[in-house]
Amino acid sequence: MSRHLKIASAQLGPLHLSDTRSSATKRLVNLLREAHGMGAKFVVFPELAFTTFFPRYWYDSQTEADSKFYEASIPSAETQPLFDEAKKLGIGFYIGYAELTQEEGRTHRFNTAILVGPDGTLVGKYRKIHLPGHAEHKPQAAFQHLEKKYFEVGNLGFRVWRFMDTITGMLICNDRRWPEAFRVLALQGAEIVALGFNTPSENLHYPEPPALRVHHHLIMAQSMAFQNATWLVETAKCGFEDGNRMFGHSVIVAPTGEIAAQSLTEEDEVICVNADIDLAANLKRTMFDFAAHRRPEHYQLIVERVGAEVTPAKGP
Ligand code: CDT
Repeated sequence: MSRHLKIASAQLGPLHLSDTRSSATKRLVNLLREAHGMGAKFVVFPELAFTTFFPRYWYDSQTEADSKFYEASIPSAETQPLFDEAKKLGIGFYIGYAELTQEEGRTHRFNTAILVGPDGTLVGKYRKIHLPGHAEHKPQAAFQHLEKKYFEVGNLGFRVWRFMDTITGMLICNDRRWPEAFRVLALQGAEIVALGFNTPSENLHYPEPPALRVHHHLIMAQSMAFQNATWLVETAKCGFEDGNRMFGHSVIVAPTGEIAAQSLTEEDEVICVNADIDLAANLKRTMFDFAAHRRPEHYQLIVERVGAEVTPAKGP
């Protein structure tokens, strides 16, 4: 009998500046119940799921941003109902939030995701490593993308956990554009990768049709899942947040690279798949048998060099 796990992606529509943590949590609980009704045992929520996507706003005062958008403890009194309901229903989940923490005698801020077991225990934590955007104020731009101002680069590495009879890893949003992130998880045996995202429909840096941005999102998801022989669950927060559009297209992709389910709206929406986890295990034994076929002795540049440098070969 092959291992199966019913996995849901619980997409969130817009959260505005005026929305409270309590109202966000209520919507997350409703999505959780809907996923439960579909038979889901593992639910993937978005990146920064309790507030609007605040890196689009410049705040002169970090103290003000801290009080508006960050979680000093998780769960907090306002977010606790989600954790209680998940435990009551016996559902494991992934959720993203802005983490404010005191470590080694100073304050740190991370864009964080956690994996919570069906019994309510904290199984794993990931702090986003690929932070897109900029740190400086761009007053001429239509909106900001200030992840480099509001967060430090994550310090926990790319890891996987034994989770609900699978090997599960976590990534966050922009990580999905970097094959290295997936490969490091796959080298630790990842059978499921969970990822939440907030992706503006417009490119801040140069004009690009919104449909092309979605196209990139989908081809990346399909190729990363296939080339690493893993289930991939990518969940959006989307729609018009105070007039700023982000696309939906939450997806659950099979290790074959096929899209098993995809959201249709830019609102609160649940999609669910009964995932055959052994499909990933089988591909890892055949097409993507890393031990048999990888040639890391020829991959040194991947870790030695950050930016591309033109270095043509000297001879034929
Ligand atoms: N949240 C996040 O990482 N969003 C980025 C936007 C990239 S454009 C600066 C993404 O990769 O979707």
